[in-house]
Amino acid sequence: MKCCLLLLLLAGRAFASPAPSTLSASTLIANVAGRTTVGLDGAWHAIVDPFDNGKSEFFRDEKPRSKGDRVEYSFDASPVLNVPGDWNTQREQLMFYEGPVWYRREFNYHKRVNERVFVYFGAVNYQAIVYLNGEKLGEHEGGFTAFNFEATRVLRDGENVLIVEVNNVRRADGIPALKFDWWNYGGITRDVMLVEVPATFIQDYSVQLARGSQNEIAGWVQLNGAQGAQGGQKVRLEIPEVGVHETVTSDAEGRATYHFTAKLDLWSPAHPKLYDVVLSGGDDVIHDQIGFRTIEVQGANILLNGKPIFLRGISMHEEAPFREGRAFSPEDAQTLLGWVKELGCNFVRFAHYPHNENEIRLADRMGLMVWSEIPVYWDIDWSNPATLAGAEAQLRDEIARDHNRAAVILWSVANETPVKPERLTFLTQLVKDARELDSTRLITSALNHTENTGTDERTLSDPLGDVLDVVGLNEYLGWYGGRPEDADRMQWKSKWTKPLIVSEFGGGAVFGRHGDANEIWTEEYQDNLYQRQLGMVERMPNLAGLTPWVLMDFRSPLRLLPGVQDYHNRKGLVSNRGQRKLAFYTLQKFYKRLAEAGK
Ligand code: GCB
Repeated sequence: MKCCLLLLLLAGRAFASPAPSTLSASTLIANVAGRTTVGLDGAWHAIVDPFDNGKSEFFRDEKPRSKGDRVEYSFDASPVLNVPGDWNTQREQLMFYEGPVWYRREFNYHKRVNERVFVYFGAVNYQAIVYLNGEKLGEHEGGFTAFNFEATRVLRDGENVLIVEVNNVRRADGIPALKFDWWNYGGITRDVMLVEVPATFIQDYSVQLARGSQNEIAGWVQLNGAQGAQGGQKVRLEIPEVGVHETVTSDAEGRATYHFTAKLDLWSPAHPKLYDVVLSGGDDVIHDQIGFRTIEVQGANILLNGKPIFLRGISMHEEAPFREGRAFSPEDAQTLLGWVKELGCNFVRFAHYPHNENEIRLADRMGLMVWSEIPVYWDIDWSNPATLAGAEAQLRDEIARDHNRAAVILWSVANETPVKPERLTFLTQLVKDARELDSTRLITSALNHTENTGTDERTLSDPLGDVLDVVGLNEYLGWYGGRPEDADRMQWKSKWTKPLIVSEFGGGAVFGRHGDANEIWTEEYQDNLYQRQLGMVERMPNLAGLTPWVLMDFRSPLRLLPGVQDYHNRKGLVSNRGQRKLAFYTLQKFYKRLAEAGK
């Protein structure tokens, strides 16, 4: 009996307290758009290497030295792939390819004294191993977070060769793991550049309102430089428009903290005011455009700048409009967020991974509040410490890139994860990390575990809700079970008095396919489903917003039905050619009514 009790206690302990955090500081250089950079985008020679044959040699980029010399690969003779860009949509044979591809880019560089240079990647899916001039600079995992490696020592004055082994093979211990409902686009999918900085430079900074305050700016500046050189440095923070000129001094770790008051015009969807913020220290000067707003929870309300706000949103993937593939450009962002605005949204859910910086910065300028997420999606290897460390790193680097964007109000730690103890331990740790990394934003997750608590009554009770600020609910009544009409009777309950966002509902429709409301895959079916869902969500307790699924049709390997899906998830309100389906107008009308009612 005693022994059983002990075992029980031990088993309980294994899941009760979160695993120790493995979080180290991010090395990401913030705001590369505001720095001196040399672009490395364009055509890169690429070797498709399905058996990973090049592991021990391709990084050397050898060439035959004599007529008889045998070298069984050649970057020079291999065709090019565009960077940024996924490989799947650049070459027909690569549409379904999952495996290693070696990329090479040669460039000329003129070195300067007292200058440090970093190679910066906006994103590479999934694993990247980076070599410069035959030397390994580092490796990175995670398909949607930015990363950089210092190249100063290895960089040559003159010709340089940058080689990246990219591997998008899905892994049971990866994030996401083996199964997910979007295309596993491989490649160097976002911009690549050299970032030039002085010997001691401003790596990152937080310039945000202190939690709960509308006129106190509290934050820090992190210097990066030789040991000793970064301590005792004067750092200036200026917001000229409101007369802020603050000087602070860095500590031995290169960190300078500050706290001051300023009279600010606050950022909001109606008035997305951004200030020019100038940071300078040593030889480094950096400009950023930053908005100031508060975001809090009071009971079941979300308060923006102290006032309740209803989040009229939509979910979207980072999928390119009009052409297939991963979106990356400012033009892509303009088109996608243009549709979001046209719907009447003040909010957008960037599913299911951190989107590119163009999009976030455009949301800042357009006045769209953002839900940002890491790809902890469905089932992953919850008990694996390396998987937890990987998820923590993705969360840390997502926050490192975007923590000065007023648009971002919510960090989501996961989407639709199965309820089990090891998952609760894992996600509780991520929630704790997110709070530690950023005390000014709200933490959420899209949940889908509900209980039938009566006839036509469902209760949201996922235990993860205990530690969240805002609970997300994905529900597909009328699509994955039941009929759209069931929504008319359904009553929802929540275990908590916390803001609830219906983070997904929807159904598939092929643009241009018409029939009656009972005929699946027609625009009428989808529209009927939206009308009934919108009636239902309005009756939900604690409702603070919604982000139906999804803005635009997108490629997915799970969606096989010929003539209908053809490898596309068709739940878009807009087709991937930009055609609006009937439900687009229904949601638009609904949001117009809410906006007119002051919501
Ligand atoms: C979900 C997922 C989303 C899928 C969607 C669907 O619950 O969160 O990634 O694409 O359902 O269409 O089934």
